[in-house]
Amino acid sequence: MALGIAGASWQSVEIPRLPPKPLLVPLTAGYRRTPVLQIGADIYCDSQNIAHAIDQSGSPRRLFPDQTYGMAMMISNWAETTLFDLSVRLVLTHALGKVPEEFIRDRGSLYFEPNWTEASLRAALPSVMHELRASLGFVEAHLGATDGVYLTGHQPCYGDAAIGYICWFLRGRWDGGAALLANYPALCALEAAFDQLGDGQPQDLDAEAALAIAKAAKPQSPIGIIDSASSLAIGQRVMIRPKGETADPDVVGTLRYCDGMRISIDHNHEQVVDIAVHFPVVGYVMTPIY
Ligand SMILES: N[C@@H](CCC(=O)N[C@@H](CS)C(=O)NCC(=O)O)C(=O)O
Repeated sequence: MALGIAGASWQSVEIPRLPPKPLLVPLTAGYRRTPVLQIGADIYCDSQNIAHAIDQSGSPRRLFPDQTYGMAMMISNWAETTLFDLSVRLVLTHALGKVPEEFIRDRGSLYFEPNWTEASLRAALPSVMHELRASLGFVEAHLGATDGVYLTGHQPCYGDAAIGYICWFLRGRWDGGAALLANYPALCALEAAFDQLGDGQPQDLDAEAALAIAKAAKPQSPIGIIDSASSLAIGQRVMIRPKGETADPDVVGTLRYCDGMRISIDHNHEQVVDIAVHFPVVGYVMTPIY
């Protein structure tokens, strides 16, 4: 959806749903989540960070038009944490017994509290549903008060894509999604607008070809510490991981760049040689390794 707003031409690489992801992690220094964006030997992890990178890459249309950057980042941060967590709980709880246990265990290790059980998920379901409905109600109230289908009216921004993704996820991954969303006509209108907008111009690409592209390229992103209160130095070894108690692997590399929004590390792997991996500041914890 974000690539559709941007009108970007891009190549799509399919990755496995479950680890191991041997053709992905050489590019990401171990980060395993979806999505990631590759531009040559620069790899951007996390949706918000990716949206920022697409916008900076000079795409045909802006992802943050007309000073919408702050609003879009606030809304998308909320969508990608609060709304996504509630939606994942709802979808996975309804999937218990229907999808392989291995899949539930894997996603549980990323999204649920450490001692979760199937019974605790089921017991929490009414409250999860209640909270999700209230939260979708906030979005519905806002969309209903604008004069177009998008958050700011007639022009989409990245915040719309983050909300649209939640609708896509609920509708596509849960057989009760359509009935739930039918209570929110303005959200359904947003979804319909994204169906019209499309996904830019995607082409399929092999994972091996993506690795070869990274190997043939050199990172083009800047090096430096910009406007930061941190005492870190370039070349400092750091560990980066998503916030919270999750089973995500630690990502380790040497600090390449840091500003108020982004932390970048240099990473070397025989399959890709030198690459730079970029993370957002928000939602991630960086720990220096001495
Ligand atoms: N905050 C991250 C969350 C990413 C995330 O949890 N993505 C899910 C898919 S929507 C995922 O990676 N699931 C595990 C996997 O694909 O291995 C982002 O917005 O990019």
